[in-house]
Amino acid sequence: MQTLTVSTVPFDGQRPGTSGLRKKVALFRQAHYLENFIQSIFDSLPGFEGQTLVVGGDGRFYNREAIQTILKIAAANGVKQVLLGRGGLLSTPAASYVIRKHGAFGGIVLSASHNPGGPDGDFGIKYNVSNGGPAPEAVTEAIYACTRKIERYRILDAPDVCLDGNAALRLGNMTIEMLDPVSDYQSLMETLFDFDKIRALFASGFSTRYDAMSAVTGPYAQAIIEGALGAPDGTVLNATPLPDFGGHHPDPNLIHARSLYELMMSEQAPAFGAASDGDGDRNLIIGKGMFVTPSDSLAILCAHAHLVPGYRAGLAGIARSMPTSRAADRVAERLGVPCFETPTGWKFFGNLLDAGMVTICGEESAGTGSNHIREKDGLWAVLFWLNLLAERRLSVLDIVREHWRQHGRHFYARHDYEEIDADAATELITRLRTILVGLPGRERNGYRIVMADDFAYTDPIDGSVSRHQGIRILFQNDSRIVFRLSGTGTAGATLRVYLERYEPNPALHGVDIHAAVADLGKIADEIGEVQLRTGRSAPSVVT
Ligand code: VG1
Ligand code: CO
Repeated sequence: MQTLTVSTVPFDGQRPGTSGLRKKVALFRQAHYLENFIQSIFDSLPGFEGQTLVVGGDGRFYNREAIQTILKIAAANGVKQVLLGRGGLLSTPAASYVIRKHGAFGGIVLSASHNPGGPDGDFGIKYNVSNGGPAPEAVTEAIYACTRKIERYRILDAPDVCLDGNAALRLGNMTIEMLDPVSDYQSLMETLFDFDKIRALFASGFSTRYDAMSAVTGPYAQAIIEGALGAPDGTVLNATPLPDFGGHHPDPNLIHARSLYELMMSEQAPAFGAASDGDGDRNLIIGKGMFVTPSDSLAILCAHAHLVPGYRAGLAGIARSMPTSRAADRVAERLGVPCFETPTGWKFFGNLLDAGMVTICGEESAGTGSNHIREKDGLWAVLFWLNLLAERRLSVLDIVREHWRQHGRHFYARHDYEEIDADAATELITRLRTILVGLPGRERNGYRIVMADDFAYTDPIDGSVSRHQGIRILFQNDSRIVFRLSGTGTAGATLRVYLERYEPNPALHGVDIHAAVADLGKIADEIGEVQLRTGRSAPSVVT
């Protein structure tokens, strides 16, 4: 087989965002677009020759075609071995674990996560490093620099390989080992959670619905929840991964997982409902009559970690992304462990986890995970909840209310203004930066601003500094507003406005979330000139 060197020219806009390079499928399908990016990964990485690479994706449209190209470029660049999820499938958390378990040099994970799929939808590529986590900024910036000056890529001139068999394959000098996408991951879960106890919970008639949203976690949830844990068949909904996710957004929030939400709020609700996103790293947790905000879920898991085998020894620390509510900070305080505040995106947790400084991490966007891998992990969060429910034998509602009683309640909502004009969005944030210094002391409706800044993070391990990570406005009553722009969208810009209000008094915990943060929403609009600058009278999505 011959290695071809193909001339190419750079494409604009191949800078990875919060979680890899995410673009419309049509853009990825242009000649040389994917090839340029993959070659740039190899060009920017010293020492991958002769090494092992993990490859897999969330099964979305273009997954299989992209994998064929990636395999041929990997072979032409001297990769020795690829560990490939059979059928081209690996959830993001499973890919992270496979990289770690097999000591791979890194991994290429194909996913646009919760973004819609199909020919008109989105596609994405993430590069993960040898600890199993998303490449840190220094690496993604080096890849980006290579995409700016690329002149050629190398690719093996070979027929496509079969992605669905079991036997190892050869492509030039490279071998391709086929992995069962589920089995390594399942064995890891068995070491962390008390499967016997959860099995007993299901055997006692405990009812659950898990919506895999026609995305990658269907086979995982069927094998683990219905198989190993003995939940009845039919517990896992939308269990077959589809290239277009059945036409839905595989985003486990109250908008896109609406039918699950409605079921959970109805008379016929099972005791526990959950869902995960396109690539399996996010989770949605809803008890009968009780939606658990991701920020609360993080705090509750941390507070109950000692009940779960994998975490019985206690937590070294907790980390949350900056916009995530500070409910986890209160648990950390009570446990006497540190709580770190990082920029948005899982890549910022990697060093803390590697250094053993934190055990559990989370984001308000429905991502929770721990030191078991270096990605967030949707099914892990669901199993954690099942384990704690099996231990406590209380309803989700009771557990959440108990948590609020003990720690106070952080009312929390995120307002997204999607696909707004990119220039207007940038100007909105730039303006906020310039008025920050004058904000402290301003007061409206009893909300007095005590601090306002543009969040910057210094990594405590490698000292790297990430600036401009979001505008934080803190009020005297412990409320908070955060403004930032999304780094995962593929059309225009998305402004996220995060509202948080702390209420210590249990008598006031029953208020509706959106009513509780309505005043803050008005203040955010006023300070940020949101309506004026976005031309929108209301957010497109409220979660
Ligand atoms: C969003 C979330 C962020 C998450 C990222 C990737 O980023 O806010 O918390 O880490 O998506 O998640 P942004 O920049 O759009 O706010 V996933 O599950 O889409 O890989
Ligand atoms: Co995801």
